[in-house]
Amino acid sequence: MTLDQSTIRQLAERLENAELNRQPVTKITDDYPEMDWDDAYSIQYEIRRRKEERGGKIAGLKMGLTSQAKMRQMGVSEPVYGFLTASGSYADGAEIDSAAFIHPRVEAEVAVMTRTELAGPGCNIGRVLPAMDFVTAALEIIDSRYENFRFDLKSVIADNTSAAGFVSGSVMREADALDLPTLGVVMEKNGEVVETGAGAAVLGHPANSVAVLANMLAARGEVIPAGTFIMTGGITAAVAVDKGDTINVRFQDLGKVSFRMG
Ligand code: OOG
Ligand code: MG
Repeated sequence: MTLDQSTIRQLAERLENAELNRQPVTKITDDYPEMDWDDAYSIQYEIRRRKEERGGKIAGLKMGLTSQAKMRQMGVSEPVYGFLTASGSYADGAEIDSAAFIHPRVEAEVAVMTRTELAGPGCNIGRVLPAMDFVTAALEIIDSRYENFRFDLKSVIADNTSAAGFVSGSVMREADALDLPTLGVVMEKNGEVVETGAGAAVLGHPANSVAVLANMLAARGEVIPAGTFIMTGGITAAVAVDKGDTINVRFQDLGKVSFRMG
């Protein structure tokens, strides 16, 4: 840790206000170039604490920057994790108000519900597969609180990995009924195919992303509790969504998930 508690609190407030007022800010490493990974996650946890203190509910966890497509798009090289809020949860087919965001983008993801606790260090895919209750398709809406969606890893961790909302699919399948690495995904925007991919894009296997999450949490003395909803990270690059756009994503064996930005 290089930042003191009051600076952590102040940066969390700055980032949360940017979210609540839809006013982007400059990335925080510009002001605190010496901040470390621990500081970055501490700011994220402080944002989470603020939301929970006001009665906000946590809907799950997310991994981000788990595919080459995403890392290349954002110019970073390591996965990160964040949290999902219940207030950002939308039903399949929803009309989502564009006024809730600064510059939203959508990602196609495989989501997992855990049945048993998962703990690192040393968690691996062999532990994760039997711990998966079900798998479902999901879309994440990300919305960086930084100007022009420009950040580095520490800044994006502090900003809860750009999390802003998610749409979960309505088809649930047991993990062993699916071959997640070859599961194909086709993203359409206004009826045109804009991205395609397969589950293997996510660290070789979406379940591997869950293992990495367990190992990252272990560094903070935490586990993935049983019954946690986890978004495993964008399979393809994220796609900008403007008011009036319709997004429809077809997932092999998991149906389609869609929404309209109104
Ligand atoms: C960071 C969040 C990335 C994913 O699935 O890769 C993410 C960002 O790109 O703004 O959620
Ligand atoms: Mg994501």
